[in-house]
Amino acid sequence: MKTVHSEDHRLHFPQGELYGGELVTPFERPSRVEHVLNRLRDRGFPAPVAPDALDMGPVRRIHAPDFLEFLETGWSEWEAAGFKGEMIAACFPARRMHTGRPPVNIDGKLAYYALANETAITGGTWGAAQAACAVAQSAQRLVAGGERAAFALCRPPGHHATADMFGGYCFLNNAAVAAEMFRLDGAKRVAILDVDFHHGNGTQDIFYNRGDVLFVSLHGAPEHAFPYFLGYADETGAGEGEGANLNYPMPPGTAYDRWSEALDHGIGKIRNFAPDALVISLGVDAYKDDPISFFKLTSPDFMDCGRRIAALGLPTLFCMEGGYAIAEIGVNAVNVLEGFEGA
Ligand code: FKS
Ligand code: ZN
Repeated sequence: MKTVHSEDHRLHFPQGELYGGELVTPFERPSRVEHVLNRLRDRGFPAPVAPDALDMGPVRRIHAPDFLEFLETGWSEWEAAGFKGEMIAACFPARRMHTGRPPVNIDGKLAYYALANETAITGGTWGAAQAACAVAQSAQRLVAGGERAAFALCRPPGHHATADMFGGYCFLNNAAVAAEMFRLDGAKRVAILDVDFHHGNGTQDIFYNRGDVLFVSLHGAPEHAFPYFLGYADETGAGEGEGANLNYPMPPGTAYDRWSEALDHGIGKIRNFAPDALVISLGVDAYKDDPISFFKLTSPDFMDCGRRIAALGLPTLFCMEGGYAIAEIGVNAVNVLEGFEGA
C-alpha cells in the first residue's frame, strides 16, 4: 500500500493548547507523523510519495467560501489587530446568541468559526491544512486509479471540521473532501467509516442530508467525550440522508469485545449500502494508553480491525486522524494497514 505524505504538516505546530485551564504543548504535534513514518519504513512499506498541488474545486464543494477565506487571511488580520499570541477563540456564539452574521472584528470572526478553543491557529496553519488535504486528494487519486488501497498520512486531521467551523485540531475535512472526490470520479455511493475515538461531527454534519454518502462512526459517548454535543445513536440523518448516518457511542472502559461488535455491525451496514468506495477516518486514539481517550483497544486489536475492514473487499482510502500515545501511534496505525493487507 502506498502512503502519501507532505513535510508541510510541520508548518502547523502551535505552542499552546488550552487544556484543563493550562496552556500545554498540543497533544496533536508533528512528532506523531514521524512515528508513523518510522513504523511504515520498519515494516517494509514503500517510501511515501509527496502529494500533487491541492485542487480547491472539491474543497469548495465541502467548505463554505467565507470559512476558507477566514482560514487563509485570519492570521494576517490577527497580526494586524496587534495581537501577540496564537489565535485562540475566547468566546462563542452560544445558545440564542447566534444570528448567523460573521463579525468583522477578527476576534469575533475567530469565535464565529471556532467550534472549540483547544485548537490554535498560527501563521503556518493554513499551509499545513492545505497540505493535509492535498495528501488526502492524492491518495484518493491512487485508489480511484485502481489501487486496492492507499494511506493518506494527513496532519492536521480533519473529521471535526464542518463546512464552516474548525476545532478539535481540524481545519479542512480531509476525509469528506476525498469522499466527495470519489463521487466526482463516478462512484454512485461512498461509505465513510470513522474509527477515531472521537465522534466525527464534521463529517456527519457535512453529509447529514445526503443519501449518497454513508457515515458510520464508533466513538466515546458524547455525555463523556469531546465533541460532547453530537454523536448520539439517534442521529440517523435527515431528508435524503435519513438512515445514512450511524453512530455507535460507547462508554468509558470499552474494550475490543464490545468495540468490535459495533465495528461488525457498522461493517454490515456498509455492506448493505453497497458503496463503490470506502474512506476510513483512521484515528488510533481508541488505544488503551491514549492520554486523552477512554477506550481499551490493544495494539493487536488494531490489526484485527484492519482485517475486518478488508473483508468488505472495497477500494479503500485510509485518512489519518487522531492518536496521542505518541510512542505507539506508529505501531497502532500501521497495524491497521497490515491487518488490511494480510487479510
Ligand atoms: C476539551 C477537550 C478537547 C480535543 C480532542 C480533539 C480530538 C481530535 C481527534 C482528531 F482526529 F481530529 F485528531 N479535546 N476539554 O483525535 O478526533
Ligand atoms: Zn480522536
